[in-house]
Amino acid sequence: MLFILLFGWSRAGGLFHRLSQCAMRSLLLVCCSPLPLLVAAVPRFDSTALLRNVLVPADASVGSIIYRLRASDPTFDYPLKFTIRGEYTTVSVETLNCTRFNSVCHANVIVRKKLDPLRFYDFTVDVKSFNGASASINCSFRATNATTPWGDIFPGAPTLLMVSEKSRRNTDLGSVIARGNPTLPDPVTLELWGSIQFSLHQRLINLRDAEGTIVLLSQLDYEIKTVHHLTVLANNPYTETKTDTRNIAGWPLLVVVLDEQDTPPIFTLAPPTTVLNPSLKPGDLVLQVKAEDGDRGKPRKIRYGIIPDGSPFAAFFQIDEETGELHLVRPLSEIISLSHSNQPILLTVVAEEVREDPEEPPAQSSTVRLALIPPGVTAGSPTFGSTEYNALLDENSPTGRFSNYLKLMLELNQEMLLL
Ligand SMILES: [Ca+2]
Ligand SMILES: [Ca+2]
Repeated sequence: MLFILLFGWSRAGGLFHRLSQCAMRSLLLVCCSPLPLLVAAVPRFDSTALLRNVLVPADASVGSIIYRLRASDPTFDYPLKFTIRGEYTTVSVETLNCTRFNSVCHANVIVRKKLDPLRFYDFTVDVKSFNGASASINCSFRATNATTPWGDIFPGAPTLLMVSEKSRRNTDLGSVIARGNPTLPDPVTLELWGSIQFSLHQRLINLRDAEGTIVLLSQLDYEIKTVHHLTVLANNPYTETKTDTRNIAGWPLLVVVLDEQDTPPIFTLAPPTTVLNPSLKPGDLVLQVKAEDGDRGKPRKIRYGIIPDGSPFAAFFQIDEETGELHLVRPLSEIISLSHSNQPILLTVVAEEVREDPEEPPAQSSTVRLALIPPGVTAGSPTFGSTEYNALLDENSPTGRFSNYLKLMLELNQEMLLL
């Protein structure tokens, strides 16, 4: 009564209008204690989902959800958190996402061990509000010898959906029908869990049963994930009430992503620098590159080539288009005489896909730059890029100016070598 009075007063714009929700709670606790209203200031379990004397078929698989608990808080002290008391190991309790804006919070009870038929299971669940007020409930269920009639709960439901990675947002991937419980007043309601890339649109197909359509929310990528594990949860599902009084049932769904040709080749072997052995002769193997199609579902064959790139050195090498082996084709002495200042030789190698299906998208390619270091040049060591350096120095230049110029040339030369 006092609560109603205070609440009404605050709405009317009186003194309490400026009180925060938190202050109101404190006031309630102070003013109302030890009135029975204080009891209402702790969270309350939903009386329609108390998990007492529930029957659960013993074929409930480990990891499956057997019950949905609900609780609310009369002082709106959300979020609420559910925990199982003690070291209970047969089931666990998982609080679902709950924020301070919720008006009810939920938790799943999940089987963690194989159930023994005809055994009773007893445990306690606590629920605590944001500021620590808590309530508990003694839970019990009995495992029965029954077999879950999945075909009656989810008639004709698919276990596997296949979707191309080309499929666009809002594509319907398939649907699941769930039957409601004839002993309950409410129809079945569906939820989809497992990935934020999918959603579920549901509609009632009669007073009790519902159809849920799985809809793609964002384009899939085979190269990132090939299979998505989803679960359709049915609240208030059909059960054979003599042996099963669970208030939730889950249907697992696998979404298999079909690969499309949308990724170029990727080099898996491409040594960035190779020192040319002075004993190399025409025909000798210099190095090998390897590339694979980035599309792993149905990869295309790869062919290798050297891109001339305007480099005079491209003609000194040959690459086996199938194996990626790079061979020397002209004497090493010609390379040395042609190379300026013993700089590394840069070669661009391409890996191209082979398209064999007229229906498929065009072939893609990737390139890699390889540095070949002629004999006598050590990667990373400074060398002079010219036989002589000239600089003009003003008369009476400060000490150190010329040596700085030389240092700069050496540094520049080193950077060129590393490039
Ligand atoms: Ca490809
Ligand atoms: Ca692909």
